[in-house]
Amino acid sequence: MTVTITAFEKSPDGGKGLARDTRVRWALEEVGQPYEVRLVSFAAMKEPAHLALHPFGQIPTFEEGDLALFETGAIVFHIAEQHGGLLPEDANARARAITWMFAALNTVEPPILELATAKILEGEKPWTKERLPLVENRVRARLKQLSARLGDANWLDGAFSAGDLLTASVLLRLRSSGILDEYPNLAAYVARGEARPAYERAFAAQLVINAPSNS
Ligand code: GTB
Repeated sequence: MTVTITAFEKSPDGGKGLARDTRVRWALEEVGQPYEVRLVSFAAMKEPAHLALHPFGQIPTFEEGDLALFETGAIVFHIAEQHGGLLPEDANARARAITWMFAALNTVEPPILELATAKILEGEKPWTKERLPLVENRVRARLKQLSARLGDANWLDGAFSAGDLLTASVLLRLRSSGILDEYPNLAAYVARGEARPAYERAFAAQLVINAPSNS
């Protein structure tokens, strides 16, 4: 059955792979599932047809037959459940990998999003200069804990899993801030993720659409 995902018609990041369709593409590439992409404009995302797929009018969505999903955590989990390669067979190891999926989205990503909001949406506010260091330090506090747990391991819990895919994806958003480089083992962890052929294919696929020369 054909898998179709949605992505920005033109991502605001100009092809850096930071929009959330990249993590879904990456998961699909890891398991060898071909997919099609339907590009949507910001206006189309708020139209009834897209809202029927995604109640919050966002990307990405995932469609396969009569199944339609939204939320990258749920989509990546579904892909990992349907195909081998992203979750361990052993029940306990599988439960721990799923725990890392939740940790990536519920514990690591929120302060990173807060930083993105503070810079992009609130950058011009008079109080941002004072607030930004507080927000950055909340990111640092989370990264320090994650860095301590990762130590010198390649991945968070044994073999690469959907938990690593989501964790590396959320950390990628930090690169331009310089904060990721303050934690060399996390920077190396993200680089290991980016070096995976599946990530390279996912990145290249979104770049074809979003590269500035394509405007
Ligand atoms: N929790 C949802 C999920 O994980 O699926 C969040 C989905 C989401 O935030 N989607 C964003 C969206 O559709 C795109 S990824 N936004 C449009 C809207 O809400 O109207 C967020 C994103 C956007 C742009 C960049 N960038 O340019 O760097 C990075 C990330």
